[in-house]
Amino acid sequence: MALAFPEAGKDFHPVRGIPAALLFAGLLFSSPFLGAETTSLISYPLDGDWQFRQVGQETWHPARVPGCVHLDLMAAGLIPDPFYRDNELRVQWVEKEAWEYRKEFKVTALVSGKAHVELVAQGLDTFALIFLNGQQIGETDNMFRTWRLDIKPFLRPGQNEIVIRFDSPVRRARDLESGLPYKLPGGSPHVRKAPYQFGWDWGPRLVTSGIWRPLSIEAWEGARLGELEITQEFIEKNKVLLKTRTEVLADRSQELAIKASIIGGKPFSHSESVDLKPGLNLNVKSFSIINPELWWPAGMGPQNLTTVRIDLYQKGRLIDSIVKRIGFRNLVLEQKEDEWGTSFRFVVNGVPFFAKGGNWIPADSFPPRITRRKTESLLRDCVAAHMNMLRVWGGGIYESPDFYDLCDELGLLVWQDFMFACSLVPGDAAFQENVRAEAEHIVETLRHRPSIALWCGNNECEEGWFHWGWKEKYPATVWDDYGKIFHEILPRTVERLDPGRSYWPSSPHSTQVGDPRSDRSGDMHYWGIWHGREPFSEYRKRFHRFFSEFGFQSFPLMDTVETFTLPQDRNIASPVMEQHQKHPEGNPLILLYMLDHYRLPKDFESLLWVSQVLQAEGMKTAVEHFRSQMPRVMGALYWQINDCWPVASWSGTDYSGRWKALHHYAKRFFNPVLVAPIEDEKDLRIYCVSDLDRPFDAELHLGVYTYEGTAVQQGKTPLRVDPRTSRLVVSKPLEELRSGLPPEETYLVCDLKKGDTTMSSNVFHFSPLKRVDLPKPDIRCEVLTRDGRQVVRLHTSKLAKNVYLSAPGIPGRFSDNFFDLLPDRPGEVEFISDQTAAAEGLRAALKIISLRDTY
Ligand code: BMA
Repeated sequence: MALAFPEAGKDFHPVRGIPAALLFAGLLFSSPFLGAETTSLISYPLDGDWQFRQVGQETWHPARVPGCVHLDLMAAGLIPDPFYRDNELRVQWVEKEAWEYRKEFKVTALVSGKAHVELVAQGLDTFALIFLNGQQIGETDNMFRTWRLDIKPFLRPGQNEIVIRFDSPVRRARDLESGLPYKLPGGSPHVRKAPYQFGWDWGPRLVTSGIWRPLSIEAWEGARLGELEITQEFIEKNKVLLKTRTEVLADRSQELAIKASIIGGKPFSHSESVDLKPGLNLNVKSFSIINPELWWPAGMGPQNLTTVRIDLYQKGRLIDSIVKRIGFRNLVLEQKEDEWGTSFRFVVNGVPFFAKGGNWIPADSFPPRITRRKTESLLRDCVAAHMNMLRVWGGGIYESPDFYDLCDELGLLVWQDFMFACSLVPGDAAFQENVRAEAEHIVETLRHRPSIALWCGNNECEEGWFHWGWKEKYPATVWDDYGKIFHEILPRTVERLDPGRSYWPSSPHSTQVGDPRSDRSGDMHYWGIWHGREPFSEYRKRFHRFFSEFGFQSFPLMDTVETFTLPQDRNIASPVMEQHQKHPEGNPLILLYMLDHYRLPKDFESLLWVSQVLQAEGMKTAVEHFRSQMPRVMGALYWQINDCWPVASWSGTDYSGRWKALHHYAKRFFNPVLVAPIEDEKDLRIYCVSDLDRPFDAELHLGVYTYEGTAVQQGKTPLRVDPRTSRLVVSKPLEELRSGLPPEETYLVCDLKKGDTTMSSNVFHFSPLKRVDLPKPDIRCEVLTRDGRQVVRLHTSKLAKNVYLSAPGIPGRFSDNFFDLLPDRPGEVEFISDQTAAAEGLRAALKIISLRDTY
């Protein structure tokens, strides 16, 4: 448990902000070794092996940092896995206890002898007392802040001991609440801790504690770098004024050199000597960049990234560095008067675009175990489904550097909420000060990133005030307290520290005072479907300017359900399945809607499966309508992308990372080119929607068929598809399209073709499928190996609805699933796997079903 600091001359000097891979590859610079007289900043991690125990008990157990108490208790065999069966109930005691973490480490005189030695804690969850060698050195009360503590007076050369004691967050919350004459809504309104851990309508209650982000010691003397602000101003179309504002902390008057380098594109650097005064110094540099290589969101162009690096030199010797990666892009949230009210659309590099994506929640109830690999796989799945924007929802966490690095690299814009959700806030000065410090830290940490599109105050706090009865229930001073945080502290922080980005007070919010649900301006959470029990067709009557939430639940598929159940649990009303359904009316609502659309599934597994198709069809109805209404509607972010544990929820990918039907559908309904047949009372309106930046000539092919396979009518229309538009191409009475046949006997196929290439296809049913006597499809398949890839070729002579392929026991997934296979139109699906699956193995394991097999 002891950790030695590097001896002089034996280790690298870690440079803040540089990915380790670059450092060691020596791409940026070769780091100086620590010499005996070094004045370089030394940063040394205190992560890794620690010990922990319950306060009041003797025995210490091994712990990992970063981590949290539930993960450590699980690793020590002291609690069962809370995700398994109904174990969540058995671990509730953990939140009521206090926990202590400790580590012994050795420092050399090189470290302890520096003029300044600081402990830098990037995440302590939440109420912590920090002791060094038995003396208290700090106290914390916000898991989202970084704490920098002076430990110089307490550190000894040689052996040291750090102890961090976490008080029970729920006990502290209760103490804080008792100071108010009323109880504020929300699980944890007084505590600056991830709200979802207190339980959500898709999340377990697992209120954890611990050192959840890295912890290190920084030792320096003379000077070190502080914050670096990088701003970019597009002064002309192809000219950017880039400014760096670097904070330098000095402990005495001195002359140092600062070098600013721009790496990537056309490399450039500039050095100058600066006279520092004791305290905080600001160094400002400006660069004119002509014809910068622009950064674009996914689907609109490349994600060009540029590295900005600041080096601080003392007499020619590098003593500190900061590296940040930026992208040149001009992004604005445009709100202009128009015929429907006030627009709400994002414009990047002069190009307005439709925001396509979803809401992101933390990918685990225990964030320290979210790996970069998991984050990357989820984010790549979003890009694969043609998304360009995610909303980091205010009930979770400010995500990890990995998350934002990947969003920068993949072109996923981030609508960033501050962490407040479905709650109100206390009005005391200490709380407000805590929030101000948190916001400053978060804005300073993220503002250089091209992916950050918008700062948003909170999730649904304003909605709750005006629409959930809070306005009537609470004194008006509570709304003043709200205003202090969301209309003063947060917007002022953004304006001061990140003036180039917009701030939006709440999601949803509108410019109509007191009406966050306005359809004339702002964003909207449309929950008439699901919470309001309206039919899916109601989506088509909504014309809000930007839909930042709407959603529908489904169950995970059987493979995921098997990870947390025993065979006897596999009934949606069993105690274990109900433990993994957090919405009080979730199961009845799924069944209610299911029986509007589908026949009652024959067994548990079919029920899970049909719930996913139902959810996907609901979201398809919504998004196809929203996109057809471009430019009136300019965004569709569905609720929700992912899960934090295995559960019935609104997610499109489940906790195991498996794509539900929704994610496959999203890939189709967010496709840059979309043909959308939309029912409008007695008519069918067919829209062609394009997000492409060039026009193209196409043909719209329409065919009406009976389910038995007879063509009723076929035709085609030439058309020009203009860039970034939605165009109504066909509007015809439904009756006429069916040639008078009953709705349950026919369906329509739309294909938008450019030459021989099908740009988008869609199938429209004239009747709910429960009324249709779907024929049994005769799906034939062949497994081929093509260029080392496994491809399944499929054929049917009768419509096969929602064809689903699986290969139990073979790791991997199919490139498409839950798709319609049309008669005599062979389809191909690839099997994607890290391992090379033998064609015979795949053939033997392959299972193919369709909707017709579920009843
Ligand atoms: C939205 C979210 C969450 C919630 C979801 C489903 O409004 O902001 O609070 O999980 O609804 O009810």
